[in-house]
Amino acid sequence: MIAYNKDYPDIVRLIKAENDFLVAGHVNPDGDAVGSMAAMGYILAALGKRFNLYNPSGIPDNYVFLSMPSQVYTKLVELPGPSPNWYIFVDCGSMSRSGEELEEAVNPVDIINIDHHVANRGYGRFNWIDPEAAATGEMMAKLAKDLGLTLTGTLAEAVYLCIVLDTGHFSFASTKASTLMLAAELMEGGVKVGDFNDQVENSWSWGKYRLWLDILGDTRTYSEGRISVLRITKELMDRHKVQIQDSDGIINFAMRPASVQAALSMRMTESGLIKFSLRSKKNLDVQAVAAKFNGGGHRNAAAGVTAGSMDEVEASLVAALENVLGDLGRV
Ligand SMILES: [Mn+2]
Repeated sequence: MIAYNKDYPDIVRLIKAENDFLVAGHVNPDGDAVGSMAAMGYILAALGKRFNLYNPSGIPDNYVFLSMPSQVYTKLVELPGPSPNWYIFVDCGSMSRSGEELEEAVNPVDIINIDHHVANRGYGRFNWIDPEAAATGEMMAKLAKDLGLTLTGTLAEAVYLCIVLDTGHFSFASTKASTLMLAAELMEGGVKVGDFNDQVENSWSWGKYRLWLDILGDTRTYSEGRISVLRITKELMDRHKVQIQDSDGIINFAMRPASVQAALSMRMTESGLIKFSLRSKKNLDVQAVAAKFNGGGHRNAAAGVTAGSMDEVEASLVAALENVLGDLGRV
């Protein structure tokens, strides 16, 4: 693991001194990516900077309730104002995660890379990568405070969205005492957690609800119930008329049975590749498994994109999981 913290003072100095920023998060953004983009925008706005937010996927329906500091552009040609001097990538484990258009357009010497993914290789000119951070949003909170801002209002809500989702409502191993102290600070800054979590969790379409019933109803198991597998098929997505991100987080339910040590979910991408997600309990390292398939992430939560049919990818990933499992959890 490489920790890139030495660039942090430069990043703080640069944000204070420079102007015209583009803030980008990963494609098909999750709560941490959406919240980090919003938080970064609020920070820049508070400092009186010109900036634009960019994400080729836009903001998914389930996060539109979050107040954004400005419009989110989905195409670089649509960006108003002067062209960016600096590109701030948030929650992007690799340059390609920002999407093809930006990956091709941007020069790495103009990138400020702020992220918490273990496999982030430091692709920017300035890199602040903290795998200990439970969410990139935690890093946004530190940055805001170091720049003299207080975590209140919409900035506090943006940070809260990041950490509540990336920690599974403060339940994953990545949750630290400092994460909970930050959450308390955000509540003091005005976040109404009951109302907020209603908007995060209790706001599904019936299509999403029925999608989850169908996917979970077809759970496959291996190795005496120690591995569970979910298939998110195009056919189900079409039948229930849902968006890709409507299946986000379903893998956590494949971890509910006590015997399950590792879970795998798969879905087909638009380019015909298989996007896989892995989860594990305790010390079982699925980041290492994902890395063998060009993926990355964290010890207990990793993901990647690989070629093959669902049957093939399922077979090879289950075999790789069985390899690291050994006798773990066998009764
Ligand atoms: Mn994240």
